Amino acid sequence: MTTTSRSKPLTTGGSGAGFENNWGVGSLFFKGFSVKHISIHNRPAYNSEVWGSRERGVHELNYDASDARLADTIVLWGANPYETASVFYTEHMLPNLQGATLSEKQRSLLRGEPAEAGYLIVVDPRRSSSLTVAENAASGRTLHLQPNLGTDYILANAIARVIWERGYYDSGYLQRRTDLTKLEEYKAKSLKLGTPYAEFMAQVSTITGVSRADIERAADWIAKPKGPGFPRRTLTIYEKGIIWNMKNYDQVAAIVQMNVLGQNIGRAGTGVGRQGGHQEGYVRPPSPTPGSIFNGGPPVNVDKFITGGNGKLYWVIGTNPYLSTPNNQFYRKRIHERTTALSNYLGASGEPGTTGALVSKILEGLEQTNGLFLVVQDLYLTHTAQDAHLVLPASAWGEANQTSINCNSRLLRLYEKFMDPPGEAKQDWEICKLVGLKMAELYRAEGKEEEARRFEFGKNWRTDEDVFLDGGNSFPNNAIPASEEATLPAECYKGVTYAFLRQVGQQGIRTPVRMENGKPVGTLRRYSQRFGTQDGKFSWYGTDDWEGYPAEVAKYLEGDLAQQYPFWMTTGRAQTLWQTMYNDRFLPEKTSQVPLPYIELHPQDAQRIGLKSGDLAEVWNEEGNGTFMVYVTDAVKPGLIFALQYHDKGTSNSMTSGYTDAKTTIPWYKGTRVNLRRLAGALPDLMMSTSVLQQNKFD
Ligand SMILES: Nc1nc2c(c(=O)[nH]1)N[C@H]1C(S)=C(S)[C@@H](COP(=O)(O)OP(=O)(O)OC[C@H]3O[C@@H](n4cnc5c(=O)[nH]c(N)nc54)[C@H](O)[C@@H]3O)O[C@H]1N2
Ligand SMILES: Nc1nc2c(c(=O)[nH]1)N[C@H]1C(S)=C(S)[C@@H](COP(=O)(O)OP(=O)(O)OC[C@H]3O[C@@H](n4cnc5c(=O)[nH]c(N)nc54)[C@H](O)[C@@H]3O)O[C@H]1N2
Ligand SMILES: [Mo]
Repeated sequence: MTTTSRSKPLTTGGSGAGFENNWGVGSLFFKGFSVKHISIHNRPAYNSEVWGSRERGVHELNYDASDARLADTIVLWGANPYETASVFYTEHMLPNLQGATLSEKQRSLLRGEPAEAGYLIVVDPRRSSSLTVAENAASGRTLHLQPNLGTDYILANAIARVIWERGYYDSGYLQRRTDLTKLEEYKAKSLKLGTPYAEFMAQVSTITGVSRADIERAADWIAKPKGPGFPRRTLTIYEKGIIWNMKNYDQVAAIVQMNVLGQNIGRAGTGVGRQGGHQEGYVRPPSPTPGSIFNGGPPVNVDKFITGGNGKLYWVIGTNPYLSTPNNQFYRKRIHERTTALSNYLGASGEPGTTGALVSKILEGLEQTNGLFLVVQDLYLTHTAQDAHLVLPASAWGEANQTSINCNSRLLRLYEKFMDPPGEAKQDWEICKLVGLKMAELYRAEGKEEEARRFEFGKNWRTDEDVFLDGGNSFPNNAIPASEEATLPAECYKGVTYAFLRQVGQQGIRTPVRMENGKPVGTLRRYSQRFGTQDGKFSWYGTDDWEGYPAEVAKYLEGDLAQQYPFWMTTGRAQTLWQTMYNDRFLPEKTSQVPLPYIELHPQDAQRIGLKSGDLAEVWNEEGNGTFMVYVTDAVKPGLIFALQYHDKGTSNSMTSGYTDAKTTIPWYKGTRVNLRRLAGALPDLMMSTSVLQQNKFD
């Protein structure tokens, strides 16, 4: 029996895998298999998206949605909530920008504290809809910074430098709440206090493309006190424009540190955290995988491991990496080759008649060839599943009870079952339980009692709630005072039951949950009194200097390739489409609105190449190629295209590189170089005469 599996299981899942399924999947892979070669659904390794924040003592979900109503300034840094967290934007941010939350501010803030309609800073290479909507609603109170791709951390450090130079910080706060020894490193490496201000700002403007005046204005809006005793209240929301950036660790750290320097965390109307735009439900047994480079890592890049010919069993759960993982064309081709090698071996002679004989034959095939056995566990037959040897039908939310938290308030709620799953589909926890029990049986037959017991994690799970409670018990003691909330994992829900969640309904309860006199109590916002470090003090970090681009992208900026690939490409989402379109592709109102993956192209570039809106273009570079519909718009700058991340009919990831941050193994989905050319014909006749699916063709 082999227990070496390589897998890519769901975690948050775009569709929102809850606590139950994460605990089920985590139990199989960590308690049972104890696997190191594992990655999270949206990236090639098992890591945090935000170690740069967590290792400072700040979990990324620390604010409350109401803080967006109370903030003096909201900063959207690589986050586009109008499209990707629409309710958060329209119900909480927009009213603030329009001045509609003034009375709420007056009620909630300090006595005598000045309050006015909110300001908005958008840091995005694009004029995103979150910016343009606000430009109309809050005329004169918006600021747009458009950094060159990959340079955001330099920009965040520069804003922090202005905060320092202008004395917008509180020394008492820094002393009480932060580690002053490490602050020296931050001052030297990130703020570069050794370089004269004017010289520093000139360097920063050259690197980032953002003017000194705009950087200084941003610093005023972020941290200039409103009056004596009234520090400004700024809420900084970041998401995939920062997380999927070059140098993930330093990017995230720089933004968090900029906020903490201005004391913009742990108070009403402040915070620095992920935007999300989906539900999360992380509860898992301890994993055998390492942390960032500062904690035994970085973790293995599983995509590279598998495409490099390693591993024998690849188990994909609740993700469709044939669209969503970086350097995709290469990845698909290698996996297709390896799964086909095994299929060909199995097909060379007649199918064995029994499961035992089939398993022997598969093991033989894996020995004799460079084959890969692919398991896909999903609701649908995805692009990835087309190469699978075994498909495990999973059931969805609504087909069982599920719990999860939202990202903007850590609001834990119960989503109750309203229909049965189709056919023999089961919840992921149940599939994992059954696999575990079978493994236990096989080990026991070989007399391996200890191994058998490891796989019996689910033997007492009968209902969704059994799994929820089992996961909940893994959290540490939470009968602690509010002042110690920072010591709890963000998701801690120990003591919460389905009955309690039914009682609180849509109001939910905010994690981390503490127990007070036997009753669960939520946490409105985090880090008011201490940070999540051993000594409770914020742990500063000195970011790297600007070192230019990594080899995978730098090659496009030199010599012949610089001429051949004249465009920067970034990627992201559209409001209309949900993730890989696993549901949307069945909805005509979606597929007719966005029939193909698309790019946004500046009018000057469009004119030069002879493209207009609705045309089709091929976008390519040395990594791969794809067919995209063209939208001509000044949302992008000349020389930059924005590509929809992916679509049922293709993926921008065919062009993204295999680069990952050396500190975290997080990919750079949002930056590479490409070229494009017009494809003859417009959409209707092209669809009749040409396959526009070349990205997904494997034969
Ligand atoms: N409608 C809809 N909503 C969703 C989803 C969906 O598929 N559809 N997906 C959900 C999921 S799983 C997630 S993770 C979130 C993601 O939510 P977001 O992070 O808001 O979504 P993106 O569009 O990927 O990226 C945000 C912005 O980053 C900008 N950006 C690109 N490169 C850079 C850069 O170098 N620097 C900066 N500062 N910005 C950059 C893009 O122009 C884009 O406007 O959305 C969630 N919500
Ligand atoms: N270029 C580029 N690429 C990106 C990004 C980007 O910004 N730019 N963003 C990245 C991000 S943030 C994300 S989240 C990923 C998303 O990438 P994926 O995770 O691959 O996309 P999803 O559509 O969320 O995949 C969910 C899959 O799980 C299935 N599913 C839904 N519910 C369940 C369930 O309960 N159980 C099981 N077993 N299956 C279920 C769905 O049918 C679907 O096939 O893409 C990443 N890739
Ligand atoms: Mo995501």
